[in-house]
Amino acid sequence: MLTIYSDDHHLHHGRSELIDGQLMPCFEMPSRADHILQRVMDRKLGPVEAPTDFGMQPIKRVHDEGFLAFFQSAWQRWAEMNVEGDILPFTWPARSLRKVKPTSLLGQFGYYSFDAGVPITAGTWQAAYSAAQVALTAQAAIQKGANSAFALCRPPGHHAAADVMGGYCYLNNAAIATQAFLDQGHKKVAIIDVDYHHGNGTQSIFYARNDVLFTSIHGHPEAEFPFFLGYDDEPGEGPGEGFNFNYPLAAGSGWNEWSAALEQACKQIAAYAPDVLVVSLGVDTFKDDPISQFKLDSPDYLAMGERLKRLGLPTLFVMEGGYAVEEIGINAVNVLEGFERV
Ligand code: SS9
Ligand code: ZN
Repeated sequence: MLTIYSDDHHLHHGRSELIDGQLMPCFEMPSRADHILQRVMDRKLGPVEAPTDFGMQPIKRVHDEGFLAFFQSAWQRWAEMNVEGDILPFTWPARSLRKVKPTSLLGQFGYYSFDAGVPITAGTWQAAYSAAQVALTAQAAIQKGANSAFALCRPPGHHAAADVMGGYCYLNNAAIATQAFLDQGHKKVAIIDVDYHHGNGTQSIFYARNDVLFTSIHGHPEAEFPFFLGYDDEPGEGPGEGFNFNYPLAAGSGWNEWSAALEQACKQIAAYAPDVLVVSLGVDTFKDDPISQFKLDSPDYLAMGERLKRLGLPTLFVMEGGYAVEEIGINAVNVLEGFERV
């Protein structure tokens, strides 16, 4: 399987996030992608290529212009203020407040985010932009006839909506690739999000559409980030009604529970009969993940890949979460090897 990878992800290294009342080093760190790349090479998964630059146009097909302008210029505005440290948002337009767009940088950051898990550093825009190009380049390989490809994206994307960043995610790589498939002639794309966290950004981007089926298996939002989306009573709206399926699972769920949900999601995908499948590939479902509560073990990821392969669809894998850094390469590449060996 072809892997697309850019070193630009190193340009994004947030300093801290708020955990248990303390600012801690960010779990979403550059070594994550380094370990995955190392495993891809150790296992000789296939060629590793740098992304092609497709420019802003395919990103603008998914993201709001004002949001992109804010994100692209934020660090420059911050530098002009001579402040030490990353930019972190801390005030959001929740109930009782107005959804106005303030003029100040920090006000606008609150307007364009939903949590404080999105530090903007000097290189964040470039890293996120390159991650989107990684996804688009892997998408292009499938468009040209490859049966599968792996977009080794970092930072991840599935929590980012059209005009809102959050949960370590800035640009929605999977959604950008999905839209590119549609713009290049495909009629129906199915997405399965196997990250431990609900893919709220991806769901919201396609919620009112029937040309994208969104399915997600994740920690129950009653107890898990992102808390405010990802319940099982979110069917889609308008023309998109009937094209959104959430499978929230309880903390402690292992492969038995998880694979039963996977069967359900695969049934929905097969019934939809899409042209291509996009997998939002998070491996924070792993038993030793430091921020998650599922109990998948490394061999389970092989079985996950095998089941996805049996859908018989051209498949784009887009890297999302996974914070057990030592094992992230084994677990992510196991999905890809499981997919290839059927
Ligand atoms: C508090 C913990 C927030 C967000 C998890 C995002 C996972 C992305 N800073 N955790 S896959
Ligand atoms: Zn996650």
